[in-house]
Formats: sequence, C-alpha cells, structure tokens
Amino acid sequence: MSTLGIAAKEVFTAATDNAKVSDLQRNYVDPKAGGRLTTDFGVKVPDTDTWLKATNGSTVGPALLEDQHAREKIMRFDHERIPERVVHARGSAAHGYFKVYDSRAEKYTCAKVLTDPSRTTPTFVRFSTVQGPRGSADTVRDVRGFATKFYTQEGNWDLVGNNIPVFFIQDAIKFPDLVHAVKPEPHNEVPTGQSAHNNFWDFAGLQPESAHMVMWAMSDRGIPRSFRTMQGFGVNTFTLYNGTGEKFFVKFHWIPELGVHSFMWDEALKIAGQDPDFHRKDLEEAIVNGVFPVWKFGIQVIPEAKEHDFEFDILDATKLWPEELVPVEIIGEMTLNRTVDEYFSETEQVAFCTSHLVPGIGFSDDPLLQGRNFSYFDTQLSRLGVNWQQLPINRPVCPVMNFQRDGKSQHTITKSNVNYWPNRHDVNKPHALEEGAYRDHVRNIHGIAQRVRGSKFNEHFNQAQYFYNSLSGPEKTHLQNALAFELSHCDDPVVYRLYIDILLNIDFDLAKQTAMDVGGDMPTAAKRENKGERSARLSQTAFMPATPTIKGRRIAVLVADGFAEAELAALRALLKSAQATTFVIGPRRGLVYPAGGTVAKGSGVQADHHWEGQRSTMFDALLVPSGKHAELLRKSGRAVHWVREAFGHCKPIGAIGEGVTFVKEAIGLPEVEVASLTANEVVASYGVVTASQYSVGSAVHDAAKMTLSIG
Ligand code: HDE
Repeated sequence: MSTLGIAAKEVFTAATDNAKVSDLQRNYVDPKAGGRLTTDFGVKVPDTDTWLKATNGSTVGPALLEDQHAREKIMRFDHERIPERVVHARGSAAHGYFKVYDSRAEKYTCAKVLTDPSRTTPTFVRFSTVQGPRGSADTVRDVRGFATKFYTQEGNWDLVGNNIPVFFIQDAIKFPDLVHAVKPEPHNEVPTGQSAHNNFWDFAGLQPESAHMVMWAMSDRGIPRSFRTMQGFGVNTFTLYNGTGEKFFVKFHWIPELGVHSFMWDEALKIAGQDPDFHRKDLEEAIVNGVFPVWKFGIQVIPEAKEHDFEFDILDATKLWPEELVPVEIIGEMTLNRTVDEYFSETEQVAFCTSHLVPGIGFSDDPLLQGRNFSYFDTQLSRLGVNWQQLPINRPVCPVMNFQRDGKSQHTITKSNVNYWPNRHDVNKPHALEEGAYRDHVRNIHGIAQRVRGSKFNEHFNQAQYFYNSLSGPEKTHLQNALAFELSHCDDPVVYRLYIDILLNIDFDLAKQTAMDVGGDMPTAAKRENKGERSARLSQTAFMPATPTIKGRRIAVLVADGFAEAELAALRALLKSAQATTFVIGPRRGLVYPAGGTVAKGSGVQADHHWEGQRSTMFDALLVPSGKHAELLRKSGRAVHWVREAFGHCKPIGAIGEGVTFVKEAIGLPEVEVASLTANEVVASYGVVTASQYSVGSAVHDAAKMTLSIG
C-alpha cells in the first residue's frame, strides 16, 4: 500500500478537488481539528469507558438504563448496518473527472457533457463484483460492475455498466430468477463469490439466451488483473438526440489506457485467500501513488433509420454490436484521481439509477433497460430511504428545486408557503425546452399489449460462437479450463450434461473437451456448425496500449543478505521513473544487508515484506539482482517457490549475475546458457530476461517490456 503519510495525503487530495469534491466538503467533519468527545447532541462526555452503575459500598450493582450516553452509543452501534445491495454488494470507488476532446458528437447529441470540450465534469465510479456479499473476495470469477456518476451542470447522469458488453438475459422480468440462481443456494447459503454450483449452471443450461455472456464470464474477462485494466460497457442501448428531431441509437464504451489484462485462474484463486481486498487496494495504491487510471470513452452510433438493418436486434442486450459493423468513435476520456474519504458515506451510500439521464441522452425500447429503470430507483428506497438523493454523494452539483417534500430524513428546509404547481406566486415553474429542459423524444406508440419478444431475440448462439472464435489460443484454453472448474463443482449430472448440450451449439471441440473434463457423455455430433466468424476486437489482446508501459505495475525484487546494493538502487530508480512500484522481498521484514554491509556500518535496505508475508501472485514481475545472496536464496524453499510460481504464471522474471544461476536452477531453463554470456549481454527465454551484469536500459528495460507483453 501507499507509503504516503497523512500529511502528504492531505496535500495530494487538496490538489484533486473538483466541483463535486468541493460540494462534499460541506459535510466534512475533521476529528483531528481538536474537537473533544460529545454526545450526538453536543453534551460533553466525561467517560466513555464505564457504564453508569448502582453501587453500594464495595458492591457494584446493575448497569442503569438512565445512562443516556451508554444507550446512545449502543443504539447507534446497533443500527450501523443498512441492507447491502442485492447484487453488486462488494464494491470500491474513486473520484475523477471526464472531458471530451472536441465537439464532434454534436451531430448526434445536444448533451453538453458529450460535446463541450471546455468542460471538466466530475465523476464518481464504483467498481463491484456481482455475486458475493460485501465481505467476499475481490478476485473471484465474476462479472465486474463499472458504474459512473457524471455530475454534469445539467444534472446527474448515471452510466451503470459492466466489464462485459452483453448480459445474461433479454428481459428484465428474468432478473430475479437469474440472481437467485447465481447467488448462494437457498438451503445452505453456499457458495460465496462463485457461480460454480448446480443452480447457476442449471439455470444457464435452461436459459440459452445466457450462452453469449456465459462465454464472456468464463473467459479471462471474469478475472481481471485490476479495475484499472478492465473495459467498461453501458451494455444497454440508449439513444442520443441532437435537438433537430434526429434520433440515434448508442452504446457506450470505456477502454483502459493500460490495456485489458487478467489474472491466470490459479493466481485469482490464491489471491482470493492471500489478499481478498486485492482490487480495492490496487485502485487506492495507484491513485495515491499518482498513477491515475485513465479510460478512453467511446460511442457506437446507429441512426434511427438503420435500426432493423442487422441480423440481430440492436435492442437485445445479449448481443453486442460488432465493431467491424459499427466502429467505436472515441470522443473523450475519464481520469480517476482521488480516493474516497469515507467508505460508508461515499462508496456504500452512492446510488446509481439507469433512469438518471441528462438532456441529449434518452432511453430505447431495450426491454432490459426498461426494467432496470424501475429497479434501481426502487432498490434505493429499501437501502437508503426515500430521501436518498439528498445524501452528499448523490446530490447533483447544479441547483435542485421542486415540490417533492417531506419523507423520512428530509434534510432540506424549503422556505416557502407553496409546495405545488401551479401557484399564485409563479415560483419554481417548469423550464421551457429552449432553456435546456429535458426533452422526451416525440414518437408514435401504438399496438397490442402482448407478452412477446422481438423475433430476432430468438437466436442465441451466433454471437456466443463469434466471441469464442475471436479469442486467442491461450484465451480459449483458459475458457475451457474455466468451464472444467465450474462444471466440476456441479455434482448433479443433469446439470453438466445440460450445459454440454448448450456448448454443442457453440463449438464441437469445446463441447467434447468439456465432456472429457467434467465427466459428461462424449457428444458425437455438433448441434450447430461453427461458421468460423470472428472479430478482431473481442480478444483482450486487441487492447494493448499503443506504447508499451509498465505504469502502475508492482514489481517484486527478491533479495537476501549479500545482494548488489548499487544495482538494486539503480534498478528501483529506473522502474520508478517508469511509474512502476518496486517492493523488496527479503528473508525478514527489516534491514537486509548488501554485499559487504554490516549492522555496525548501518547499511542495509529495508525489506517491504518477508517472503512468507507476500507471494509472487501479488506482483506483476520478479527481479533477482546479482550478488552472493543468490546462494542464500537457493537454500530457501520459499525463495525458490517464488521464482517457480512467478514462472508458472508467465510473469516476466529479470535476473542478473549470480541471480541468473539461481533463477535458472529454480525453474530449470536449459535454453539459457548463462556461462556463455558476455558482459551486458541480455538473453530472454520464456519471459525470463537475464543479463550477466547490470546495465541500465538492457535487462530491466526488457523485463519491463515483457511485463506488458505477457500481462
Ligand atoms: Fe443491475 N442492479 N440490474 N445490471 N447493476 C443493481 O441496483 C438490475 C444489469 C449493475 O455500484 C441494483 O443500486 C436489473 C445490467 C451495476 O451501486 C439493482 C437488471 C448491468 C450495479 C439492479 C440489471 C447492471 C447494479 C442493486 C436486469 C450492466 C451496481 C443495487 C434488468 C449494464 C451499482 C442497486 C453500484 C446494481 C437491478 C441488469 C450493472 C437491484 C433488474 C445489464 C454496475 O437495482
């Protein structure tokens, strides 16, 4: 975590204020400002350690209910919890800002937030897992929420998205069934933070519209390396209007500057135990270290007249719009530059609603979106009460004025003798459209009420196959292994047999492999031919940054007594200049002595962690400097395991001098002939970069590049 002290953090946060942060300052309380203990009503408290008791000589009798301070303290404590979100309960958040590059989107929309490059719109983003409760682990296989609140000058716009562009179901009425199926089973509340159980796969097998999203969730997208390395998608189809009566359908995209990166499943599993807060800490660490996460913002736009030009229904949330057909236009970017000050008040109380739009942006008839518009508003009532929009994190930065009144926990005091419209004073009258009022798109709606879905909604497998075909070889293997893991956790053969049937509609080899892995009957024929169609824009590898970077990466340097001191210092300085963070991992969490260093001389480097204290899984790359310390490393099973495990997870490993021999022995790399290297020569093999001696710009630099190519 951050090494910044409190004072430094205060300077840092002051520098990242924006209109919303200034607005929040109205509610700041600073316990360090010298205030002493009082009751909730301001009475000075003399003793908060001992309950008032009835005493008789040396006999201390019962505690007295009349102790107002004790009752207040306990009562407030008893009610500290509010209902956690029914889905996306576990989350972490940050403040930031959004800017568009220019006004090119004006042809589609009059939304200032999307067209005015002179504006900086404050944002608050909450990332989340879906299945697990508030206290579950970050790195489980799951979809990730990516919900953004834009505090625009025209009101709040909430873009409540995920890191996967499609959804499991087409119609909102199925959401309770989906969530019941994926959540822990009702009889024993098992499992936590996992979809690997009978009920989820039972539902998925019987609800083939989920096949496309299941492929995404089983791919590496289900185990992101970091929130900072995830794409975000609005998923639903929204509309844009430009004030001239033209309407466009739109999908929203976030593309991370650092590229899209994931864990390997073995890492994700281990980190869930080693550091269940890994993603939460990663976000905070990056921001506090000044490596602000940045996403480009893109739109896919389809003019209203072309709505029916596609083989899929563009209002079906189980389908994506292939970028080859509808390119993503990049129009702006968001930077997250400030951590939250208090988790509960901000991250827990923030309330997103898909129905919160600003002028220039509208809904579509996407049946999932329409149900969501009801659900989010409704759920806030049970979580936060009717006046939730007044909570500091939820209130807009522009004026709010209306005749909504009263309700539990009303915070505003409206000084007026009228609370209705029209009124004789003509106060608070509605705005004219020319004054920037929200404009509903005028349209003709007529028809027969029926429980039906659009005819193109009946096709479920084309895009599941299209996505699978688009993955690289390793990504496909990971997906196969994920299915093996998940379905192996289902002990009812009906369930895994059913899912193999679904896979037969996607890819015959995948179905056969899964049947072999999980014990189903070996299928003899595909149910549907694999047409081999693929996109160049669905594999994670398509989103590598144009210029390789190790910004924000965590690099472990493994040392024991006797390492090369100057070399370590130079390596760390170099990596710091590339905005990566190094962590010294040593035989003790104290001073580790370099070659020639002794306690008496006062030399030594402070290890950040003992090598039992953190594991290779929690770092992106490993470095072993030269020096006689390599002998000691060789003798430590844990140090050897560090190298082997990092190698097994395809992490870049850099080694210099004697460090090379240690690394080579630990992983057994016959290809690297260390002895034949000349000074400064660098050899890379299987992601291992070795150099016979240190030279800036060679070994480490290459190791840094590898971090990216493998990440
Ligand atoms: Fe949500 N979803 N959802 N969802 N969702 C909630 O609202 C719901 C869907 C998403 O960080 C709840 O405030 C329905 C799609 C995120 O606070 C609830 C349907 C997408 C978050 C709800 C969907 C999402 C939620 C629970 C199907 C991706 C966390 C707490 C029609 C585009 C927001 C809350 C945060 C949260 C309902 C489907 C994303 C119950 C009925 C599709 C990121 O209202």
